[in-house]
Amino acid sequence: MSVRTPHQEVEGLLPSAVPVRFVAEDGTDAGAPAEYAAPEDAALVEAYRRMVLGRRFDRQATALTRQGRLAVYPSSRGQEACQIAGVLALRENDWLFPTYRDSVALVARGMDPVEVLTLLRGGWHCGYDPAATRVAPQCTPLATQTIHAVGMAEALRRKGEDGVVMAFVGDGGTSEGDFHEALNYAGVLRAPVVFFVQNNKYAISVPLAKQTAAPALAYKGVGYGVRSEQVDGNDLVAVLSVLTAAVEHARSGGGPYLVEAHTYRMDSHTNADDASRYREDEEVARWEAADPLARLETHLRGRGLLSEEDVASAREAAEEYAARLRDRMAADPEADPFELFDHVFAEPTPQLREQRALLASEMLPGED
Ligand SMILES: Cc1ncc(C[n+]2csc(CCOP(=O)(O)OP(=O)(O)O)c2C)c(N)n1
Repeated sequence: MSVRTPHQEVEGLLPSAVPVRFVAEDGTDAGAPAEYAAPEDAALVEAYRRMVLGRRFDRQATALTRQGRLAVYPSSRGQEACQIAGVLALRENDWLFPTYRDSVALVARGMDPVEVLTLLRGGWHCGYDPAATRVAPQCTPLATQTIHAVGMAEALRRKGEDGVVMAFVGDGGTSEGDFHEALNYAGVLRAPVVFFVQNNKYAISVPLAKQTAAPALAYKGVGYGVRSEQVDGNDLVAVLSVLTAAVEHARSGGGPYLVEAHTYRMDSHTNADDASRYREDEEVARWEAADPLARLETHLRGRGLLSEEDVASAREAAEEYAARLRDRMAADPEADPFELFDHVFAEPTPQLREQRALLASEMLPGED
């Protein structure tokens, strides 16, 4: 009798040898890969509109840091194909676990941009209701969200819901112990979770080559029994196709998935960083030529799916959206400094009570 060893099952878990691609950098057809279905034309046009909006939102958020309206902003420019495809691959009852980098994904999911920017504006809470939106707070401690995502996915499964959880994580995040624990736990539980790595080549100033010796980050799933894939992260069509397949695999009980998207962070890590200190201009220019938005636009125009008027109307809608955002962010938020002491402990500690009283004596003299 022949015994089936785990080694014989490796093949079904392995990513493609080269990243999956549908559209070449110049917008022409790259020859659809046989294993993946092309997304519907209407979904691509909708993705284009959301990319135009997302990029304009990103530019506005960066401007708001210069105007002192936002404390910090980690830009998504260059990563819109990833973030918008990630959102479009999910249904409303699916959960998203984003990082600080993924504001464009949240906006693309239809969330209020002012709520999305609350944390980066210096608020003490995430600005939106995670339970109502099914979007976890944007996570700053690297890769911790991947563990929470597995827990949520397992909870949905145990409750008999057919929801899927997608956890976004950066290339740097894949070096964290939490990422590996999450993959291991997801593999064992066969939890309906998709780990989506946006490999933008840098973790602040640390380049990928100093981050890992793995042939591709997608291979990190195989050792945990997690089916894996790698995709051209600047090709919206490819990312949407692969993530849709990964989500449906997880939804239908097939277990977790790891997808690595090869992309690039076009701007500095945040407005507080200067990427020209550790990146060559030539490298940035090379990726500028692979811009995901220009690629999708050329592709859709070439296929007759997008007219001059469609492009103009998408841009106009984005301008209006940005102007509204700027106006709403111009008003100072109402902040009650005493809320700082709420929600820390069920019963405030003596130290917190003391600090609260001190603040009160300074802010409201004569009232205590
Ligand atoms: C546990 C932890 N360690 C260190 C940091 C500091 N830190 C913030 S962002 C960052 C780089 C993360 O890079 P990557 O995961 O590739 O995501 P990207 O910012 O490129 O989207 C680091 C080291 C942190 N936030 N959390």
